[in-house]
Amino acid sequence: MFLERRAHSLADPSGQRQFLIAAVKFVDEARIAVHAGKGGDGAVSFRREKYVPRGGPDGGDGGRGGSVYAKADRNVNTLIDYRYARIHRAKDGGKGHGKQSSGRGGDDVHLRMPVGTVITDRESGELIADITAHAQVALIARGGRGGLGNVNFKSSVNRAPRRATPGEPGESRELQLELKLLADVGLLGLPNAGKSTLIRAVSSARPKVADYPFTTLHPSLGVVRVDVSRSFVVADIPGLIEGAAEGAGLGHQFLRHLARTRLLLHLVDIAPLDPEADPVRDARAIVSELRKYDEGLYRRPRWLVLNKADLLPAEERERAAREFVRRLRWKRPRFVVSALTGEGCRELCHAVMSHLEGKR
Ligand SMILES: Nc1nc2c(ncn2[C@@H]2O[C@H](COP(=O)(O)OP(=O)(O)OP(=O)(O)O)[C@@H](O)[C@H]2O)c(=O)[nH]1
Ligand SMILES: [Mg+2]
Repeated sequence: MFLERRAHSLADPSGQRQFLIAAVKFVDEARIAVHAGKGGDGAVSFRREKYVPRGGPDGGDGGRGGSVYAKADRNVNTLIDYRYARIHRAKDGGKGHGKQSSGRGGDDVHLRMPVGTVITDRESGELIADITAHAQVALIARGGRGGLGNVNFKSSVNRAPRRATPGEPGESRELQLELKLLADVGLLGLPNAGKSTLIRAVSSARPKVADYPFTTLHPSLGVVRVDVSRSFVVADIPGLIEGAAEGAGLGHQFLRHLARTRLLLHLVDIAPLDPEADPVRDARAIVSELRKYDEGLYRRPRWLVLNKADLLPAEERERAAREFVRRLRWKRPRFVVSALTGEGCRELCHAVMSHLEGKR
């Protein structure tokens, strides 16, 4: 009985979560406005005591306005929340009071964002923060300082100052949030090339695999462990097609997730079922889309991974690979693998690891 209940409670939340992930659109961009709190005004007040007719000034300072912070949280995967809640305000500081008592500080606001969120000021384009590690906190709008109470203005010539200063306004900003996944290696390729299958073969990530194009709708990460102490992170992204820059397929905006990678693996189906298909031409088209998106990304180290080798007889594979590379005029590293059977994947992962460690 106990076991049953436990199994149930385990299954339920994960079932729910999967549903949520499936139902929620992956959002990797949002615009928000943040307003920090105003500082409280300083107080003008005089001491009142029974037998002291004119007590000195005792107006306290205003409290600090609340600030707005961004906080990286690995349990948050997308910026979807910020599509709905766009305005975020921290509380104002309280006014100062008599008896030299200061106003209350306004409460801060912490906005939870996915690890890898880049925050820029929409007006100036200035980079405000790039939160790259879980629990990292960045100030995105500073609360105003509280004003000074009249107790601060007492002097030998003015014993009864009626002067206090108002609290300063808090910062207000329009911000652009952009999620750029943090991965060492990015996968690139046509829909159905086998990107998600490869991630499943080499990591414990379980992205969906299916024989129709655009199975992957949002990027995900997999950790590839080559031995106990060495690992790297791969990003699985949606398939790219010719014309993506003009919006064909899923467009090319998701290529932003390759921005921080150090190596790209271009996956190609070496044995397409369609007899009309020309994988070499398709490979060129993908590379040209990559270039249209970003010249820097185009220049990044990129290896060719010829996938689905299992569909060719063993003696055919090397010949087909050589022919492909010759036609593409490819001079850089290339690998022949089968993401389905796992053939060649170990060698590929070790080569990637060595490359990332600077050995290749
Ligand atoms: N025979 C064979 N089939 C494979 C191999 N790799 C992938 N496939 C099949 O190819 C189809 C597409 O695989 P996916 O991994 O979903 O391809 P993808 O590149 O992630 O596709 P999108 O997410 O749509 O861009 C699936 O039916 C896989 O089973 C392979 O090495 N050999
Ligand atoms: Mg996929």
